[in-house]
Amino acid sequence: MARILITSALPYINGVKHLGNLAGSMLPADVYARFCRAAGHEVLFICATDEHGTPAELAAIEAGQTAAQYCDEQHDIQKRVGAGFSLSFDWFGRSSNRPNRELTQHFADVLEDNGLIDERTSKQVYSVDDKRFLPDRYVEGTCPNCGYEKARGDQCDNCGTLLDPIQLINPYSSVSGSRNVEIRDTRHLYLLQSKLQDDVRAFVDARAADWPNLTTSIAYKWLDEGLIDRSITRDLSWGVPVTRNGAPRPGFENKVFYVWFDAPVEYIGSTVEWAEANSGNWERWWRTDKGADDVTYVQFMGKDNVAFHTVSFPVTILGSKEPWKLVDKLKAFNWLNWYGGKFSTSQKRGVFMDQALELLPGDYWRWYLTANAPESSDTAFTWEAFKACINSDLNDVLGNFVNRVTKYAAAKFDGKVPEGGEPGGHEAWMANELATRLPQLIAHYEAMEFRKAAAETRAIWAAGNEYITKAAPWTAYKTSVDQAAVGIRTGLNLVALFGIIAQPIIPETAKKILDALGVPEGNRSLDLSKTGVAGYPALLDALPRGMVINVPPQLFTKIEDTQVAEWTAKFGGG
Ligand code: B3M
Ligand code: ZN
Repeated sequence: MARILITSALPYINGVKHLGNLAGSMLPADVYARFCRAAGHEVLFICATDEHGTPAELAAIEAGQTAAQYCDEQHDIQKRVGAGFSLSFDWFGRSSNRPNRELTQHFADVLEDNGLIDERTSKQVYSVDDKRFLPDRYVEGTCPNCGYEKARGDQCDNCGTLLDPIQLINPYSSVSGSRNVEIRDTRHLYLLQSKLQDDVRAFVDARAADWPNLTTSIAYKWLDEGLIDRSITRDLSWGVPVTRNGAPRPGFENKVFYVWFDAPVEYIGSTVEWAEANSGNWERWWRTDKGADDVTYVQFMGKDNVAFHTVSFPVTILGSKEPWKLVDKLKAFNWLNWYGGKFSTSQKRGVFMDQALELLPGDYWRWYLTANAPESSDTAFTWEAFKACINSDLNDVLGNFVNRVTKYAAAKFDGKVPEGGEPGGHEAWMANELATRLPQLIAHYEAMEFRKAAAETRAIWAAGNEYITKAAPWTAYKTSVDQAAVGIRTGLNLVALFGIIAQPIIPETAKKILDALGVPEGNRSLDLSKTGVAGYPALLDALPRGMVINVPPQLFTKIEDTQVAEWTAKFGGG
């Protein structure tokens, strides 16, 4: 039994996330957490809302709320929506909570003690009418690169250039629209990342063999370009206050830490929140001097977050010179696109998590998004592919099998696991399929290859269909009840097995199946060593003969063309 710490990139607080965000971090992290638990490991699965920064402040202003009110509401909404998708976080915390505040201030203190933080003066846009500095997105203007007139202070949405707000031509405040702005001096804390270049490279080198290409290529790109010192404070009021050894830092009373400085620290902060609420021990997961040396730490995220996790956050951890747990495996995802293009709220392109749940239950989405995960390249969501995938994989291959076999057992065998007959050639074929396919399935999960895991899951379901076609218990019944009994008994055992292997990806459906069959919690393990010496044939005779079973409720309904037409009109399409 291993101890596995799993974190998903923290969804930003400004509104419910779209399906692409779900597919690229929270969902695969959950699938992996569920697999690891079912395989018998000790798992701690942590997430949280990322609540600081200018987008949160601006969204709150637009909503006519204080940032704190806005974040309270949005956190609850995201938590509820996550539960709707069965995301099994052990804790879903908040980066604005006390533990993160204290930890962030602690890291800043030790980094400064270690000579890795400097106070420097820089130039910043100041709005005379708003009486405030305008960091990042608080200022908009004309892009110096392409001439786009609504470029944001941190980036031009038109040409993608990263900007410093003072580069904007004809800048104006995005809060008041005022053009009465000037460039003023302001003091900020700089994290001297350049001093840790060699340490970060050694950290990446030590893990590169275990990381997918997508992860290492991004990490090395940043390292090869050379780490530059970066400001870790902002002229904002919503965020972690800047302190020095527990007291407000003189000259920084109206400043807070930069959101990307405190957000990754919330992985630890959220674990502290979990520990405080559950009398748990967070240090066992995070301090290598307190037992975390035998933890495997796995992070999940979209590719745009990789640099922050392979370089920036390690700078914080390594620079502290304290025994914190560092990431071991980092699984990064490409983009899930909406047809050929981006998801876009303003252009009504794409489905957001709360809307998706109004259309269909979470398991439908979980299956499609895992089977089509943007693992090795970007992938595109289309209604047509979604419909085809759900109707074939879930309805025809899994749902029909479960339905047919359990209903026949109810009709012809008193709703019991049939007792008569002994296995023959068809059962041997099926056992052989399992003997090759189940270890492959487990291997895909262990390698975090989720598309392949879904494909292998489906292949096992399909093999079961092939088996039942060959065994044809409904035909056999006419000539030999015993022969039919073997087919239905084997079929019922396959139903149980199909439920067991479905647990990581479609947990609600799996539970319906396993509950109906009366498979005890303790017998739902995905640990293959538990199949015992009797091996794969025994898996096909694992349910006690004579045991009463129930027919599960209908598992899925087919998606109709009329629904596709309706959803395309509402959410966009090809
Ligand atoms: N909140 C992701 C984003 O908004 C960001 C992840 C933080 S992980 C510490 O793009
Ligand atoms: Zn531009």
